[in-house]
Amino acid sequence: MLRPQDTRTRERKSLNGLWSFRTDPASAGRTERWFADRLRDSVEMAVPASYNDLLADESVTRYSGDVWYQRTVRVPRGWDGQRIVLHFESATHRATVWVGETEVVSHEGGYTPFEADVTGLVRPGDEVRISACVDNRLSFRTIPPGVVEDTATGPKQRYWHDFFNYAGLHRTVWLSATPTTYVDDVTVVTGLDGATGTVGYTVAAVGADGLTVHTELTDAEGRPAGSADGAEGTIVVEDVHPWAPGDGYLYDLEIQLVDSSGAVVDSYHQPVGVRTVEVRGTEFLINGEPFAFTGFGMHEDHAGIGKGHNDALLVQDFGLLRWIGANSLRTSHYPYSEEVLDHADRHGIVVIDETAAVGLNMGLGGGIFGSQGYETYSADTINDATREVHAQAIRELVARDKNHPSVVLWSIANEPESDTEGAEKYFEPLFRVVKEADPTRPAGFVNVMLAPHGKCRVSQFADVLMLNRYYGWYVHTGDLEAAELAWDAELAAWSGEGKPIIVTEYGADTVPGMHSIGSEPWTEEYQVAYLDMNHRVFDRHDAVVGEHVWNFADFATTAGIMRVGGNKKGAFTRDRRPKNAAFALRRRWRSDS
Ligand code: GCB
Repeated sequence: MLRPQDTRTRERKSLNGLWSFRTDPASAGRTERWFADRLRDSVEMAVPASYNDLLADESVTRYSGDVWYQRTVRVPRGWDGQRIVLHFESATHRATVWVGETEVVSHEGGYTPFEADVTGLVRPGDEVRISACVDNRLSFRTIPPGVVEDTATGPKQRYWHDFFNYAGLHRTVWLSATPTTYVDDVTVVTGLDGATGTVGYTVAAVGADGLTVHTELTDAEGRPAGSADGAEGTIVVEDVHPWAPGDGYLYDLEIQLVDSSGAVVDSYHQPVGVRTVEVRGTEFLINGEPFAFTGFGMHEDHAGIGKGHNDALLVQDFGLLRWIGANSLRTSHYPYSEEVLDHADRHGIVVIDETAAVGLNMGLGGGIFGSQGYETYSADTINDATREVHAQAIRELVARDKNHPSVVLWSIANEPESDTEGAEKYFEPLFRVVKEADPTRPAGFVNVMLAPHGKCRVSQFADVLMLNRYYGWYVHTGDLEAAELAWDAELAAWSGEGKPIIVTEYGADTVPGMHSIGSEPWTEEYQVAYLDMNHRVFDRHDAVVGEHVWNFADFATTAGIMRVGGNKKGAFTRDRRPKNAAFALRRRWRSDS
């Protein structure tokens, strides 16, 4: 599946804006065929956005179940004879879509795209009604998992991850047109040998018998940089300008389907960054150079729109990343919108790309201890069927993001239970899945502090060790001396594995404006002292090649006694004002500060 584009042979029309919206707590909409007519008793809802915080209605904020979105669209009259596709960049966490009265597609998983060929159901020039039933419920067969419990006050959604279960249509919905003979997919793999780059590609096309695949590479200044023919090929680029951290140099690869008269039947443009990624011993190499990750685990999270994508806020977040000297980010804890990855490509920000497999750990609740009562891996909880859903989530992530040069490492899960036999059995096949899907990038998962060195049974499968540790916060709270000692000892042990270590989370909740002259947790001073302690420890271990502070900004969570208006571990507040820690990080990460 390729993302809709405007090219010389393709067109797209955004369906963003105000849709009709209504909740469906009894899940009556399917049997009552709400798609068959104008959605009654509806209100207006913005797309893209999470619906939760927009209606000043507590029952919608905390809603669990089906909701319906509907709008009409006039199909451009120039699209006669074209293949017409309805494309959702995401629907959280699952959706079924109708065009008119016909069901066209269902999709499981809240953060990856899906689409349907609707050519036979629409007439260029006419209006058509689009309805989507979106369900935000999480179960033991979803990624992320959750459970809807029957309680005395009705069914309640419970989950084991520490961010609010925002839902809805978070990203753009497109109606698009391609020729009926079309480029269906492209995979690009790049190489570097001194000043020479290679752009290897594989193109899949539909209905292209008798047509030739022709590719044209153009540099960022618009100069021709090479070309090739065939569904598979390699373009050699002399004096290549590589993509590198801080230098988001992109070539454009135009993929053409050409007929015997030389006419271009279809054209698709794929941005290409020529770079290599490799793990060698404890080093993480980009273009053969050791790379040290600085940056954050982030969230797609803003007041009002929740997890909805917004270009202005994207630009603001990347501006702050640049200001603070971050060279990288992790898409904790789900695939981010494709605009984020495009932006990272263009600006040379390195990305650890994560699936939505978070909370596969019944020993954790709301990010930290509590919420027991279930066994993580068992016939009734996380089981083989869950693993199939997880495998599909990995495949969809790789399929969507494989061509982004910014993506250098796959994270197939965050903080799963990883110290049991069940964990080992669950994860071994998933590492095969990610390697099969992408043999070119390293892969790993993010290890939780409950599975320290010597106990973790899943790290053996990972190319890179990603560790989340809260010494001085959840353990040795307020005692940074003891924290330093313990953290140092654990890192020394992990260093012996001979793999690169990225500390993917370390952080302390901090109430902006709270101060103290002592080392009092929750104050701005404590956050700075806590980060300083961590940095002293990292600097003593050569195998540590990355530090990602938790979190870039404060974010919304589910209600809990550990959370005051959400998680406050941000270097920035939720509205992106810097805490003292932001200035401290800037001093460490920017040589010019
Ligand atoms: C973690 C989780 C993250 C939480 C964080 C915390 O280990 O990966 O999702 O938000 O801890 O602040 O407790």
